[in-house]
Amino acid sequence: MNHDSSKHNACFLHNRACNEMAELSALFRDRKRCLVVLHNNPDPDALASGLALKFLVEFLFGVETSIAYDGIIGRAENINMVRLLKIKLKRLNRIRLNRYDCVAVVDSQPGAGNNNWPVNKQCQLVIDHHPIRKRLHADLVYIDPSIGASATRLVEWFHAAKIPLPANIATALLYAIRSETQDLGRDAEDRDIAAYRFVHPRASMRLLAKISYPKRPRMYFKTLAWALDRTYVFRHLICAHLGTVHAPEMVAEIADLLIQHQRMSWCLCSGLYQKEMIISMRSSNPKAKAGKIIKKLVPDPNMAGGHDMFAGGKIKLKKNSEPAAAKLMQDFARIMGYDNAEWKPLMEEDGEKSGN
Ligand SMILES: [Mn+2]
Repeated sequence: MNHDSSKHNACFLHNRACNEMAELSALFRDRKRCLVVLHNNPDPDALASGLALKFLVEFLFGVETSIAYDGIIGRAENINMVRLLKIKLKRLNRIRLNRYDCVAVVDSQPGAGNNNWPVNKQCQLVIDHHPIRKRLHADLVYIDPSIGASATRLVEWFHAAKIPLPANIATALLYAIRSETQDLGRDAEDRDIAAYRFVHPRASMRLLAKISYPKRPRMYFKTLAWALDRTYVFRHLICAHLGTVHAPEMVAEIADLLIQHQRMSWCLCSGLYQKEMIISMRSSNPKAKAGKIIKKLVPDPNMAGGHDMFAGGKIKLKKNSEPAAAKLMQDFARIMGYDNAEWKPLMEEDGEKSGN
């Protein structure tokens, strides 16, 4: 991109963000209370986007706003993020929904399967970066799968509205973009980089470090050892079934770790949490369509989705999970073009040359 076109692009984005601020202003006129609904087991992108939206709505439009989620926050980084950045959260299932006259679904979409907002209930605002779902009903929909994080759009709004960006919110947004795009290396584009640069000088590096390098519970190491013992490889595919996990995010965390194997370009990781099998898929190829491929793997494609290099989904379980896990591995191999994959345990793999 040459200098002129990037300048033109920045100008276009700025104008668009200004238009969106005007639309938001109209939406929030005469509203009393706003509820921001995050996806279940919220990740840093959902948490930061929710926190930023709450501040923006309260600061600009004077509408009192609460953030709600379902599931758990189990990952040590995310627990630190909520505590250190003072993110106030409510449980969605304990909320009286009729107290709110404006609802925003953030980093997810109504009916996406990863949030507990009732599908048949109208919501007013949707902010997301996953592929747009059919039959989505909301007054305002801001969905852009080309950006790497929902947080990027929130940053653009802060920039356009020229409002102060408190250090805790800047830190949350920075951590969100960093973790969601793996330091801008995964499904990130120019807008994510620009957003990253905008929040960086306003963020607290001290808190960012505390979030990024947390102390971890013993269970973390136990799950890690257990997972490595149950990791299988076949050609460029790596697969692990974690069994019952103490925190659902552990599945994604292990998937992020396993895809770092130098000979592997696809990873599938699964785990059981409350009668559901949670699945994470990773690819090291920026052009992989993980979000589409994972839909072939689950019985209900509405229960899965994602981006090019990472995706997630779930399967509702009836009884015994072990055959389901074995079948999942074979289905994964088949989708990748191998009908009779011979999986070998990662820990018993030999003859591997290191350093290349
Ligand atoms: Mn996200």
